[in-house]
Amino acid sequence: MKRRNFLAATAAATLVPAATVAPVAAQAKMILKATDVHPLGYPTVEAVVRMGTKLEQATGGRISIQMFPSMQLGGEKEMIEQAQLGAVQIARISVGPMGPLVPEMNVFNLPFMFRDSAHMEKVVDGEVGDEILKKLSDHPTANLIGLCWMSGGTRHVYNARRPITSVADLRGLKIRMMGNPLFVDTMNTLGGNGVAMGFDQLISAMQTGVVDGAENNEPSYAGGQHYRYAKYYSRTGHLIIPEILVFSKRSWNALSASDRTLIANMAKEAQKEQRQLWQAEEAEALRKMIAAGAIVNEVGNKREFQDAVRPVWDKYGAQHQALIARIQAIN
Ligand code: BDP
Repeated sequence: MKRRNFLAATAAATLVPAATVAPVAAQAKMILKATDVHPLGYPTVEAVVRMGTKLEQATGGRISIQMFPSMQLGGEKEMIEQAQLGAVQIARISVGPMGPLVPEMNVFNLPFMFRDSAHMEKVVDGEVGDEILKKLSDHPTANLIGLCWMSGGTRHVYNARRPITSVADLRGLKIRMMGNPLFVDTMNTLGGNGVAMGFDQLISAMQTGVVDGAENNEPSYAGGQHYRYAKYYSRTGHLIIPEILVFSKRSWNALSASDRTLIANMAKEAQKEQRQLWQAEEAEALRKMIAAGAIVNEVGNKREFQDAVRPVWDKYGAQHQALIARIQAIN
């Protein structure tokens, strides 16, 4: 069976009551499959695992979450497709690859959009965050429900060749970017060569020299031991991208109204929990990667990087001026 057909077949089976003799459908057991590129223990994964425990407690074991971590189901592109089909119910993904699907989300993907993580968190916690989650849920073809936001820190460039202190240092470096033309354009505008590929392909691409490096937050770099292939970690801080917990719309439509409310509320709690876990992990990851040999440097002049990416703002931001102004006005 082709992978896609297999996924469709398992999708249909997932929400079927486990107990065939259950007298009422409301008592049927439901196992929600969840997936994440990160390993067990990573803040996003841990928050969803805890959400599963709480769901079990709240429903006397009727609803639970089965976690497939560590890219077991592929990179984010595959995870999104599987959630769209209903082969998994919950996927924790970056907003990065969502931009081509829901245009408003690309505003969060603009380089230097947020002043810092606190600004990003304030934006997603408020009206703008709610509106964008709703845009996703209401989207006619995205087939996903936006449950809540998670924090993904600040992304910096890392590579095997040299520390990046100014824009000129990026010249000619092949840097892996997430699958979204906006990111490839960002790297190219800075003078590097942006190469789009899944997170699941990155280590082998660094090992074989297909890319010289990539860009990510400290926990992803340290957790994936990327310092083994690209030891220069330069704090460009070019992206602060929120992450998002999505639910398969196909599976969502099969839930009772009360189960939907329960899951939505638990997801909001997971958002808070993840943020606390994130703050501790970010500091710990920086310590670990330095101990493992990463060479961390600050860039000389952030402004130079910000000025260099203006063409990306012109190309991708022009149609979202009002939204951008609202985000910038949030203090
Ligand atoms: C990590 C995000 C993850 C992305 C990954 C990437 O948590 O969702 O898949 O970056 O670069 O920071 O693809």
